[in-house]
Amino acid sequence: MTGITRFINIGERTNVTGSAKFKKLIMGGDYAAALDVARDQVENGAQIIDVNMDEGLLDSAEAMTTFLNLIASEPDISRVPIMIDSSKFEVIEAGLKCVQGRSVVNSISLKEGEEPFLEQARTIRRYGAAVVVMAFDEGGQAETAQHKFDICKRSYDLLTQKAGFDPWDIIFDPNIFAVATGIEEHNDYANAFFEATRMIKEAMPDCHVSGGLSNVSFSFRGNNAVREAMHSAFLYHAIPLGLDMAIVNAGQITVYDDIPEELRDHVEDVLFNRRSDATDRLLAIADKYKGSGEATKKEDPKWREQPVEKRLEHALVHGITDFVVADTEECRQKADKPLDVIEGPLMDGMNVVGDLFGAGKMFLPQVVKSARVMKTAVAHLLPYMEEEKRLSGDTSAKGKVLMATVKGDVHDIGKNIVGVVLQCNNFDVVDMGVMVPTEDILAKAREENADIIGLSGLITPSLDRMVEVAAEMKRQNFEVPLLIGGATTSKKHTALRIATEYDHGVVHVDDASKAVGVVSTLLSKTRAPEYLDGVRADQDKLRDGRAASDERRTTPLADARANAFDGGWDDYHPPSPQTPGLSVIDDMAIADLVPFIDWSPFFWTWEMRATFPGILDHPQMGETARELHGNALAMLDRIVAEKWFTPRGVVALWPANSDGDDVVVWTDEDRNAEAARFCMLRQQGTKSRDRAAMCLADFVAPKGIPDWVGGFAVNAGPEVHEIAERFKSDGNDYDSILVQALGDRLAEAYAEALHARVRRSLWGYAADEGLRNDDLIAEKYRGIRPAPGYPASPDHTEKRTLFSLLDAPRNAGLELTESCAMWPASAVSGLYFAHPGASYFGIGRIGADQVADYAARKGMDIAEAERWLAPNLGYTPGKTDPAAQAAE
Ligand code: B12
Repeated sequence: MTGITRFINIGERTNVTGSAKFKKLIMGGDYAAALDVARDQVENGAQIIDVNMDEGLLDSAEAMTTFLNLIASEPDISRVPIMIDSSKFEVIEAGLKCVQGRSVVNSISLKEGEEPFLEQARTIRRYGAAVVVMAFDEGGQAETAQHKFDICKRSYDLLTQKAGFDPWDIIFDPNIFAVATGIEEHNDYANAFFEATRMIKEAMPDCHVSGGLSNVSFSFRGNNAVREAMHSAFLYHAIPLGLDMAIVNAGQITVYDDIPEELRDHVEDVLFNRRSDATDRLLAIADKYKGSGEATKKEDPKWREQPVEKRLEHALVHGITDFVVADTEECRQKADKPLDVIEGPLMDGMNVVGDLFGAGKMFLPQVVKSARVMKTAVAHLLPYMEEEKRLSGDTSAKGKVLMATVKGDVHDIGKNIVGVVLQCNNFDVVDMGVMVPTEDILAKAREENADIIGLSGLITPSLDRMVEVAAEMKRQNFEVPLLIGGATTSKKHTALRIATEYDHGVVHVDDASKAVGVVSTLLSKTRAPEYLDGVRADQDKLRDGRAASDERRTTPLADARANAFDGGWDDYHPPSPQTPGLSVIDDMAIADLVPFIDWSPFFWTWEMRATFPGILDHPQMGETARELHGNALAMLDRIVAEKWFTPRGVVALWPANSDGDDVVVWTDEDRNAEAARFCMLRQQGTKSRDRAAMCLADFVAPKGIPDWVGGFAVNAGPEVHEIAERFKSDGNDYDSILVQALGDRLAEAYAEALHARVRRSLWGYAADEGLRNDDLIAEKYRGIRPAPGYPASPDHTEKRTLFSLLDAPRNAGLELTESCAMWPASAVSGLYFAHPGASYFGIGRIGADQVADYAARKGMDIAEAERWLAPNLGYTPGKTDPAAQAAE
């Protein structure tokens, strides 16, 4: 159903008050069959199951305990959260004692006043559960939108200010009541719910709204078609207003677009109370639909009536795979050879896609979807083509590009996107994956007779590997052009370091949309020489400009140190952690990470450069962005519900002190023995008088004042890569890239969620911080979590120290490659600093004096330090002697 992908279904069948069958099973003590009811719901898509044992003849607390304990030992049921539903708090408490993992209490309210409400809320909070709050106060259940809102707002203030609840753990139920009952006062009930939902979401955006859906259609018991239509229309209109979840019988909803128009109009008249005779009119037509139970199925859309070539074009442009095999087969039967289908209708369709993409009328996510359609069609033709090729020796591709991420680097997603876009344009792409050694790249290029080699890399150390590949290509007398791409690569580095190693063309490519033009030009015998001459001329200019830009004046290290950030140590007393030492995080479920996702970079991955949520309404990109976001949320739902990933993380808080520009980590609180040292760098750029020359070590107190630092390493799980590979080998590049992009987002969300936990409880210096997600993304909190490799600590080798202190391989399943990339790839690691003045900054260019000092502190030779710090050097290695400068 349109727009409900983010929506959470709460299964309602394990409720003795609502299901006669379940009640009979529980009353008869048949818990095994009762468990099947729960299992069926999960299998049918319930993402939470509501359990209610409120029956007068039952010991409800005991029944709740028995049933929840049984569920706990059924992993296929307990993978979804339990909603403990009772009007008696002792039954709720009995339930809370049994559930493992996150649960939701349904419900509490202000019915008995504030004191009991708060007492119950605090108990629930102690168990770490979320809570459903009914719009019910001392005066009764709220019926109007304003009254519903007022009760929810009052409850919110109490819960957040007096019971320690985070807003996202609060779910409001503003009462869905039956409409079309024949009683006039009830006619506005659905409207009131819609309006209350809107008001709640506007005032308290991080809270959730839920409701019991089947109530709304109570008057039409026995007429499933009308009930389904009412449920679907209700959800269709309530979800965009902010309804996040509802207790539903999944068998009682239909696809909104499938509701016959007449029925839909009459239902909506009732829901919106659009006319005074709405109930009568719905009653009048209700019988016509009775008994069908299933709405009329959607007819084939108009585009299916077009000629087959046009249908293929439509399918390619709109990314529809449903009929592509049949349509391709129809074309194949008409064509002389299977290849003609590719070169004819399929390529014509892809040309339309290419033109629209080139004109900015289609966006990358749509193009990748088109590629999926194309691949499905080609996969169908492949067996016929192989037969054809065997007979004729023909080949259809325009040229072959071999792509690889260099040794030591795990970056995949950018390379994959480029690969897909090239394939869409009929280039043959051989993708060797990640962490590929130089010799393997070159051996494969020979074996495949590649026309172009493309290298990708995410982190600085990969730049050296690229230089190595270029030099080796020269040594082995290659003549094909070399393409360079990936986050840390640049035109300048390519000109200065890589192009000088190889003579047959080294081209830096910014992004996927430029790749097609560059590759086509390089493969054209007429255009390539002129193009490469132009590239070489540009690279010469960059090299000429090098002296000016590389030889930067840097402040002498001693002066920079004299201008260090002042931690105000006389007045500031660093907080001690609540949970010092190492904690392996074993309770961070994927669902817990979802609220922490920062969506903007997700869109950047797809070359859609605008910020979320504004991008959803962007005049050009909005429609694609909404569709992409919808697909991402739908996949995220599956990732959560089907537990695709196993995120892992470890965190530690150590006694520490600064020692110059180092941070010393002590073995224990006696602070006599060093466990390790993090070596930091200091800014040496020119500063205005009042700005300090920053260094992360300045955020930690010097010896003599007890202080602490933290370290962490998290990842979304090895499955991200495995699942992406599976999608890719099925020809589904769209989902392959989508799952990788979501894996990366979840890794980053994990880092954010863990940082919040550290601030609020493990370290605990901001126990009552209650920030909303957008504030977290905007980093409006105290403390920072800089990552080795990021601008404040550009040396990736610091991860070795961090990984060994955390024992990250054992405690988080993370390994470091020789270039200090982390595997599994969707991973983040870093340090925590709690000082209120701690902030992010970039080290910028550093002088030879600091490099010599740093190398000595790290026990590295200067040349090695220069390699790891290459992008930050303010001098040309070899030209300036760091040791001599340090001695000056
Ligand atoms: C998203 C992101 C992440 C994600 C995922 C990264 C990923 N899988 O791509 C996560 C959160 C996991 C992550 C982690 C880390 N990251 Co990060 N990350 C980024 C960020 C913000 C965007 C990168 C991205 O995904 N872009 C979108 C993709 C599609 O673009 P792309 O990779 O550049 O590819 C495009 C082009 O480059 C080109 N292209 C790519 N390859 C090729 C190949 C060829 C042949 C061609 C023609 C073109 C081409 O086409 C692609 C499509 O348009 C960048 C900052 C930035 N603005 O670039 C930092 C950045 C890359 N990360 C950085 C760092 C340091 C890290 C960590 C080491 C931090 C840490 N200690 O935890 C880890 C390392 C992870 C690991 N496994 O080792 C640094 C690297 C700097 C450096 N000096 O090395 C950056 C630059 C941030 C910064 N400003 O310092 N990161």
